[in-house]
Amino acid sequence: MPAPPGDRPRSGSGPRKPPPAPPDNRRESGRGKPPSAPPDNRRGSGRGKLPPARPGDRPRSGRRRSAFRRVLAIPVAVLATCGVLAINVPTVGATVAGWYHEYQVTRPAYEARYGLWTKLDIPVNYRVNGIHSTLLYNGDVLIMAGSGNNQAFFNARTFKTLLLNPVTMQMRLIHTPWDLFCAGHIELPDGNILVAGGTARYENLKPTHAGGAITVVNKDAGQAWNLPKGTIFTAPDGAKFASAFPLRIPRARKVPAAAGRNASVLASEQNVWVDAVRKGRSSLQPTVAQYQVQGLIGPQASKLLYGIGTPMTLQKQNYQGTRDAYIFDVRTSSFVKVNSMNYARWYPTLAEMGNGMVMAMSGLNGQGQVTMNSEMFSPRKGTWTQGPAHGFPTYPATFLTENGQLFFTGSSAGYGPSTPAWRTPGFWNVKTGAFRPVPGIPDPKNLETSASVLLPPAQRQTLMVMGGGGVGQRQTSTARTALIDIAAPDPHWVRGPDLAQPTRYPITVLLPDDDVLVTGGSRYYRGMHGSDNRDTRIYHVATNSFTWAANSITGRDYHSGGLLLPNGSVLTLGGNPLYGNKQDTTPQTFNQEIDVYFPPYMFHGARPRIIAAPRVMRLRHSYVIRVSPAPGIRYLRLMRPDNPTHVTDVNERSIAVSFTQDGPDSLKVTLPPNPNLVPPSYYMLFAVNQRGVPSTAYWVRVP
Ligand SMILES: [Cu+2]
Repeated sequence: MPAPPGDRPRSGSGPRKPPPAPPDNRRESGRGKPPSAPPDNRRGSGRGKLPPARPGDRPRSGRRRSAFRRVLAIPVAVLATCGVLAINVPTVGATVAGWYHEYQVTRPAYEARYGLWTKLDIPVNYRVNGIHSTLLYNGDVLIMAGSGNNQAFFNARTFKTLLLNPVTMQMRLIHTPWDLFCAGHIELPDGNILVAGGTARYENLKPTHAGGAITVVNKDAGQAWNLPKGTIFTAPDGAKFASAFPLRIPRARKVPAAAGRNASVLASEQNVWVDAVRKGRSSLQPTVAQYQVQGLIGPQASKLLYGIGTPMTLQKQNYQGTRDAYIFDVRTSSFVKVNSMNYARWYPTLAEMGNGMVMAMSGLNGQGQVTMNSEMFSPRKGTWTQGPAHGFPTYPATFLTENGQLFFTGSSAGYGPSTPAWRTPGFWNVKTGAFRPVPGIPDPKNLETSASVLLPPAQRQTLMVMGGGGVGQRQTSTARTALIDIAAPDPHWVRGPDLAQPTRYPITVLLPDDDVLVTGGSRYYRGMHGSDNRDTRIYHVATNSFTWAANSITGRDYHSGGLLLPNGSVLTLGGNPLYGNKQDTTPQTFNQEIDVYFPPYMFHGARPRIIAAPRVMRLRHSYVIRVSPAPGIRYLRLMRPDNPTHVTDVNERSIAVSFTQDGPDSLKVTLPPNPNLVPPSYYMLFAVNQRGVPSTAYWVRVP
């Protein structure tokens, strides 16, 4: 059973209670600098020059909190989370409102400056590996793990998904019919979630059986073939190989005669992975060769259907992707199968275009190779159509530009050749396939596992890249940030303020006040050498600078993410270090804890409220919305629900909505005209006042 909201402990209680800091040291404890220090002069780096306080603690520790505050803290966190909900539950609302008042008059200045981290209480049975997550338009967070980077789960077909409401703390496990681990996912215009690809096979570092890819060729225009898993392919030397997956090969296509050309048959081809039936080196095949398909009848059959095999080796075998695609239906809380992709994908990026189509790019295919083929999903028709080919590393950060192209920032996660042709940022025209490189980003060799965001508001058309490291498991990483105005006539990269330390996998979340929360990550590949950091900073677009926020409670690296919640807080989850200790000697433990961060603006007094607005708003149309108090509103933002995985969330955006005063408590708002700026989706509408305090979100659908 889910815990009732009031039972949720704050950080500082429970198993991860930090050791108490010396009483007089509260504000300086941990790695945060004293409040008065200049922004870039933080004391203590965690590497031997710390003040007396404990490294890594949250700036606030439990001991100084009085019993009074302890009691108050719980309902306050709940109220802050509940927002509107409390109004719908009169008895709870009245009680909590009382406490909230008490809290407001006793709150320390600390939260107002640095914000506050809390930990959600997730019962053991509901803990999942937070690798993929997405905020639904009903306020739930869908947390998808699949096999969760655990081969035993994969072998047992134990695939996990958790549906969590971080306000009510209601939660339920969702039946997951395939291994969506390392798929791509995106919110469709109707609010349902498309999840495409996933894991067909785990990597095999030391195979016992030779293996490789076979292209099965069908020259028969009269017959398609269904070859079940385990179909035997025989090499010229008699060695036998079994297919790892079922395969359907369409019939060949007849090409009619035309002027100067005879009629011909265009063979169809499909690739499949095969493993040697016999163990060891005796099955190795050093060259490309033709394979016979076992079980064909008739002398001509082997000329019409055969395999062309790559060399069969005992080398490391990569993860292999699946073609499966499902839609998570928000109303029924279940996965529904849709048409499979044309290409298997593991680590693909899904990006929404201005017309609501979804572009799927990159990913490892069914043979563990990075695919250059893209394809486009039509939410209306449920079909996939071939797109242009371009070589991107896996999980490429490709952002929709206002003119309908995709801009690749160079951020990626996982796999792909390290050649500049695959890694250089640039504009990709998805209609023509033309790629226009925009080189010059500082530190171009450290882009893998960096984070990219479209800075708020989207109208600025400015992208920011933060941190990252060398390709693969290289020890290098960077604190560099870089910005680019992609609407400029001649876009060029500009260096931004550095992060506190070199960081892979930083979690970045756009906030409604046009700031960006940046938290966590690790210096080395997957947190090696105990390098997770809990740095939390807020990037201010207006001043192009970072300020410190309270250190996070939990270190998070690979397979982590963060989402803005409708009440303005931020949920963080995941973390998949390679090792469980600093010495890199004990095996990994996946971090299944979920934290919620309350940014400083939640402690800056009364929040504006959006009282009423249309639930559907169209581009270039105007609407009257009721806001209290309307005269104090500085700006309105439409924010697309976050959908992070593997440091990648290319659909995250915050769009400015222009408005004029229309009476004492109403505003006349006008949506921008460009669908490439506001792709069809559910959005959270926030009203932000002069002090930078946002309302809670009002859900709006832009068709
Ligand atoms: Cu992964």
